[in-house]
Amino acid sequence: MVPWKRRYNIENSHLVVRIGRTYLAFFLNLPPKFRRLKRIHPLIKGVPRALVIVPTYNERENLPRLVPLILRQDPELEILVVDDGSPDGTGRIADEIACEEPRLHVLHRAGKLGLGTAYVAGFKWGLEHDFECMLEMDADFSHDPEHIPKFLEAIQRFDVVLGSRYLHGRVTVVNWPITRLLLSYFANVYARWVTGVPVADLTGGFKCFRREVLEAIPLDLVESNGYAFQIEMSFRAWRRRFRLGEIPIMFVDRDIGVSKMSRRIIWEAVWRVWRLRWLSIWGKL
Ligand SMILES: Nc1nc2c(ncn2[C@@H]2O[C@H](COP(=O)(O)OP(=O)(O)OP(=O)(O)O)[C@@H](O)[C@H]2O)c(=O)[nH]1
Ligand SMILES: [Mg+2]
Repeated sequence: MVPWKRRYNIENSHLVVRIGRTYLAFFLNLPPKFRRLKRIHPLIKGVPRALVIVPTYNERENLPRLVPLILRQDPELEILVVDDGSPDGTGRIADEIACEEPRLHVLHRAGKLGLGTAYVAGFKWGLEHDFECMLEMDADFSHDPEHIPKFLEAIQRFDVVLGSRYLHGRVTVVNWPITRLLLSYFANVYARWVTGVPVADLTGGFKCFRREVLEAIPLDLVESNGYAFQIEMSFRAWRRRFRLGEIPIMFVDRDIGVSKMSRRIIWEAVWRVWRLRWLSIWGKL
């Protein structure tokens, strides 16, 4: 095998064109409508400079316990908390920890503006500060910080790494009522059917992006806010031919604090996937 082809993870490509430092690859094995030249990036060597973005709204009990657990996963990791003026004072607590811990950064927003815009603000901050990859993670301990090294390892081979609760026919969710589990499982079946993205868990919020993906996606045009946000980001990345990889994660329902899930978030996901598909058909995604 040609070593540089392995470095670019394009062993299966059928034609490679090089223009300066940019490589374009053509994949014959994709369905006809996707057979076009795709820009490719070299694999990241070693542990990338990574930022963990943690959006918070009323997570005062969780955040002080979570921060040290994240930071001890890798000495290079940094955290950005995006707090939406939490009435319980989470933002103030984050500032206090940040005074002692230079690897913690805090972004304050005026009010509850939603998860999607919190992540977009975090991505823009991370791009400005030259991070090579960015992780998304909830503050409520549903996402285990111990999984972070697996993401950092996998992002060396993929452009987007999704933490999956439904990989290989296994359901790795703990403590959810059966109704919530069924809702999540069938939301995934539905989203996969409408968008065509070939992954097991499209709605999960524990994931990692290379900066090239976030540079390629027009972040100001990302419209969704709840679960749909996760679907939209993966769909946009997949349509741009980025490599999506999945790793299994154990998802545990929150112990402390209140869920921000709502009927509005569910309905947004139901109709939004059709809008995303519509935009994609017209090449406007
Ligand atoms: N900045 C910001 N963070 C939010 C907002 N809504 C939720 N979050 C945070 O996003 C993460 C996920 O929210 P959750 O309430 O756990 O929602 P969920 O994980 O979809 O639902 P449950 O697991 O059932 O609680 C948590 O860290 C929340 O504090 C928001 O409007 N702004
Ligand atoms: Mg949660």
